[in-house]
Amino acid sequence: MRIDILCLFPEMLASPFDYSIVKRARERGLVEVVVHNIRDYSHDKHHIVDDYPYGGGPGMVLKPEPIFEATESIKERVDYSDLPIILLTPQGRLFTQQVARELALHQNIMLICGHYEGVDERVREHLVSDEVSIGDYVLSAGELAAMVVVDAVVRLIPGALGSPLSFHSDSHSNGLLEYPQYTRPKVYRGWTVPSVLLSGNHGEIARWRWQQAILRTLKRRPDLAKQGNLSAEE
Ligand code: 6GU
Repeated sequence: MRIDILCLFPEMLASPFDYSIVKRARERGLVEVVVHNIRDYSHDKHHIVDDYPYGGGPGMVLKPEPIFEATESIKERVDYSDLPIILLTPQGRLFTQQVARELALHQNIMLICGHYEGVDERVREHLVSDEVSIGDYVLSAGELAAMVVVDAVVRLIPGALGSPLSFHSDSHSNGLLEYPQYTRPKVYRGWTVPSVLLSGNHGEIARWRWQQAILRTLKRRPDLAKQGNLSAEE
């Protein structure tokens, strides 16, 4: 997979992909993350990328030309058959595990980081194929959202995780929150690990975890439990 990110502050994206699972996925050649500075595609001598909004009002708007030209230039250099161009914006559809799974199926994706008061509407109308928001709050830099999207997508690429099955029990991967986890020591400050986990009975352990995941989801995120994911037994 190749992920191209168009942004205004490429330095912000220098380190987050150098750790942990994303780093390993890059080293294994499973994903390439290429960061581009939108400013490099502005032709005036001050490399201006934003301007005042027509009609007045506060804030600045990202100009269309550098964004269109950046994507066109990248498409010329890389052979893209299928390329979702995703604008990161608080106006987008909500980024969920399901959306991450959808994006992980593509060979290439392009992320455009929004800024300031917004982006010229013609970018939305004539360039991007999707708009994504990482939650109902406002960030000042779309770069932060890009980091979140890249991380969530890359860990779903086959081979990115150490153990091929480890994401099946992750919170949200099956519509439930994850069950409680314990590691050594068996007793810490008088607090003990639930005995079922020490029993060696894999059937009982699986059942306990499944029950805990359901209880935890009902208690903490009744909105998830309501979405019709639970069977009668659950
Ligand atoms: Cl994708 N961008 C910005 N600027 N703010 C956000 C967001 C994205 N998602 C939630 N808030």
